[in-house]
Amino acid sequence: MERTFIAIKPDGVQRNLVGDIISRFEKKGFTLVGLKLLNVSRELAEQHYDVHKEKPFFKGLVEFITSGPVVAMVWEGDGVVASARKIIGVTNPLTAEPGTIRGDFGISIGRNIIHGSDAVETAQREISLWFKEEELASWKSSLTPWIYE
Ligand code: DAT
Ligand code: MG
Repeated sequence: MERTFIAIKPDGVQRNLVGDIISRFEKKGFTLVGLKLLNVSRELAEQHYDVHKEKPFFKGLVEFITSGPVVAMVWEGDGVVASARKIIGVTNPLTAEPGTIRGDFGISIGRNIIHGSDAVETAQREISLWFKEEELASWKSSLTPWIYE
């Protein structure tokens, strides 16, 4: 079963959006298999955003993601990587569609509330970076036959 890595950034936590965000993924039908609130170390932040290390916004991005607690999650389901990106919306909240998390709650690109893996391989890398195997719970929801045909 496909899995993706989702992180509610410090702005999402500070703005009390944790419940609403988790609820959107739950209501869609995806299964929560990992969840923790943590203060992100500079080392983890730099590894997570390694692909952006040459970008002008890298330093600010690392400062921001380490500035307060983050809610790290792993969600599971058919097509969850691409679907979660749609639920989240495009990178810039100002242009993100209403109905998406970024479109509903954000304005600035540097305060875009949430991270979601951009591909299945990226998801695998990010899940193993943020979670130990024993921190992930494999389980099957009793609603599965009501969600999947
Ligand atoms: P996404 O988070 O949608 O995958 P990304 O991987 O291109 O976007 O960039 C990672 C994060 O970096 C993004 O969520 C916010 C920040 N960022 C991206 N482009 C930026 C820019 N032009 N100015 C400031 N921050 C930016
Ligand atoms: Mg990205």
